[in-house]
Amino acid sequence: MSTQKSVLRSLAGETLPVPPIWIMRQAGRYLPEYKATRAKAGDFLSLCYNPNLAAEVTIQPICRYGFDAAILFADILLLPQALGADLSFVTGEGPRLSTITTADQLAALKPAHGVSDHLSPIYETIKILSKALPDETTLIGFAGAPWTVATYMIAGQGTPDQGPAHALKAENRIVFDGLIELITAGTIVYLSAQIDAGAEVIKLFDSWAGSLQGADFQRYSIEPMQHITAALKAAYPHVPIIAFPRGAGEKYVELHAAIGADCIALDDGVSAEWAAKNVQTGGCVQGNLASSHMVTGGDVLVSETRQIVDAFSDGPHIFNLGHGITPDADPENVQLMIDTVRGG
Ligand code: 1CP
Repeated sequence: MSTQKSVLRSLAGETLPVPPIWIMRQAGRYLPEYKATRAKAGDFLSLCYNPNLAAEVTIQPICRYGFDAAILFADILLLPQALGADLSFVTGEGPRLSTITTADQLAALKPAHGVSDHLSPIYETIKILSKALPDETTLIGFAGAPWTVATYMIAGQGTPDQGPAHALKAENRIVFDGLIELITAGTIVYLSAQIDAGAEVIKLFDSWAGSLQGADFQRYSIEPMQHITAALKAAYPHVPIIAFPRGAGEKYVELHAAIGADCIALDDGVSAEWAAKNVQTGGCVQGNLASSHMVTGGDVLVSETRQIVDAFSDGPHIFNLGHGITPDADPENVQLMIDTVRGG
């Protein structure tokens, strides 16, 4: 029965003796088998849109490590592409998109209900995974939260301070709000179809939430995620939602209720002891070992891992990193972390 899956049990609020574990970017360039499949696909986007190969790389870390959850292999920037933005990935540099900064450019994008034509290979990947994953493994679908997706659509690339998005917000609130609304509506269509295809849990990545201050954090990080969560819960009340407002700091407090999410994912900018007292009281938390330990390893990895497991041991917890694992990580350090969490 699916309710026996450890990740779903934690998300339902159960405190388990050993927390379930998966890591962000678990299918990625630190794994030689990922690099081999990616080379077969040609480039990153071809890998995302090839259901058989995307399913293959999703499963690779499950086979190697036995993680308790698999996260769909795709990217948060496929939605902008489905809305009509040009997208490419420059090796070693990251994504490049056509920019949206004017009312005409916003109006030229496709309507939200049209995104699924473009994204149907992603739903195909999920269908393959639903059949292929081990019975105990939970399949997580995902999307970027509207603010984070908007920062890429406005700047046309990743930015250290999300300056272009903050500038558009200050200079043309009508276009900025229109873009947030379009992304929000498109994300609801996209995630609903992921659930229809077999995603058991949904995660919203607000990777740049930390650059929103004061009322902006409420309006552009919390409210769009709350809107998406409410729409999904109305149609799929049984599907748990994990929200990751990265960099929220002290604003992590009371976010379960504010967003309506089943789980709040924590980055490593907050201590596990603080988060146990101030965030886990609201429900399940996920996190939050610094991903640098996957590069450096050793006794410090073991002690930090134990400290996080101990700090969260009185409530529902899913063990994860505070952000994605990096390409320079040592796959053996991942095994050491898993063995430590599982009591080895
Ligand atoms: O060359 C490669 O192989 C590309 C590296 C890579 C990978 C493995 C990118 C480019 N995306 C992905 C996969 C990916 N991205 C997943 C798959 C599932 C997994 O976790 O295993 C997920 C969930 C994402 C989500 C994602 N993409 C986020 C949110 C999470 C986060 O890391 O903060 C963001 C911000 C992106 C954009 C993106 N995609 C890729 C890069 C290098 C970036 C960051 C660009 C930048 O800001 O400079």
